[in-house]
Amino acid sequence: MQIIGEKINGTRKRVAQAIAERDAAFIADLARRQAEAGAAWLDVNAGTMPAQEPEDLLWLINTIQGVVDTPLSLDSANPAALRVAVQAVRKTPLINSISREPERLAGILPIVAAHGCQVIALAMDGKKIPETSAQRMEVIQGIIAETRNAGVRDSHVYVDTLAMTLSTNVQSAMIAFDTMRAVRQEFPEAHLTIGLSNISFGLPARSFVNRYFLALAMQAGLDSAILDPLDREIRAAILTTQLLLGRDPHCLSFIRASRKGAFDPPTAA
Ligand code: THG
Repeated sequence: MQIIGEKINGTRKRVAQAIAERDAAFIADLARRQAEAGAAWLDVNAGTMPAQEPEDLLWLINTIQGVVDTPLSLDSANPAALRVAVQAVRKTPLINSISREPERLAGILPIVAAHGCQVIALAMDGKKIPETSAQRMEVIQGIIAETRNAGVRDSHVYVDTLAMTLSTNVQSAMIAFDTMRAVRQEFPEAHLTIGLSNISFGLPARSFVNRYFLALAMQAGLDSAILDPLDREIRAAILTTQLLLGRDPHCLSFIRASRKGAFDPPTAA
């Protein structure tokens, strides 16, 4: 299970402030802690102002690379920002994301192909997210036809099946699981990912909803997720689920993590 650390996201108030004030220490700390917690990538989102985005993203990348060498997930739909960013990264990044929207594909896919990046493909067409698993598969088939055509191999594609909140559609999780299984069947080389916290928007006890959703999604084939790597309970859930799914040879990761205190009650601060 590969974790994409979500915390360096300019849509979060505190991060937006750090970007505006060029508070490198705050960003560096988020980078270091997520890397230490085992993130395979750090998602980097510079926020929602297109004119500022290339410059802010570049500052974030340089700040993060000053303290960790974890590869980055460049969370932007803006080709101009992505072009600047792919020149600045030391390790080949994950591009987050493309969809089947023709303009987005035309703007971003050439960058992915030219730099040998991995790419997250959202199961959506423009702004609307298809309701059923069959409709999402149709969109995914369309995107993978395009990535193949551009010379991007399936193993570089991370399909984000999307999880709408259960509070507006109680079938949301089941739709996501069905789509995951269908992707696994039809595109066995492709990876799967999800923005974990979407599933629980508007609900109480979100951390429970997120955690059990993650476990069930892993059984449906999920092999990466955008989440908070600093959340101990989520990390414990991942370790335990991998053990149960037979993905932890000799229970080694589970036992090692246990020795390091991963399942101990949290110590009082
Ligand atoms: N799919 C893909 N990319 C994504 C998403 C997705 N990128 C953005 C988002 N969704 C995932 N990233 C975050 C980053 C931060 C938070 C949630 C998702 C976050 N949320 C707090 C919460 O949920 O309570 C509130 C904000 C805060 O703490 O300030 O932190 O689905 N491909």
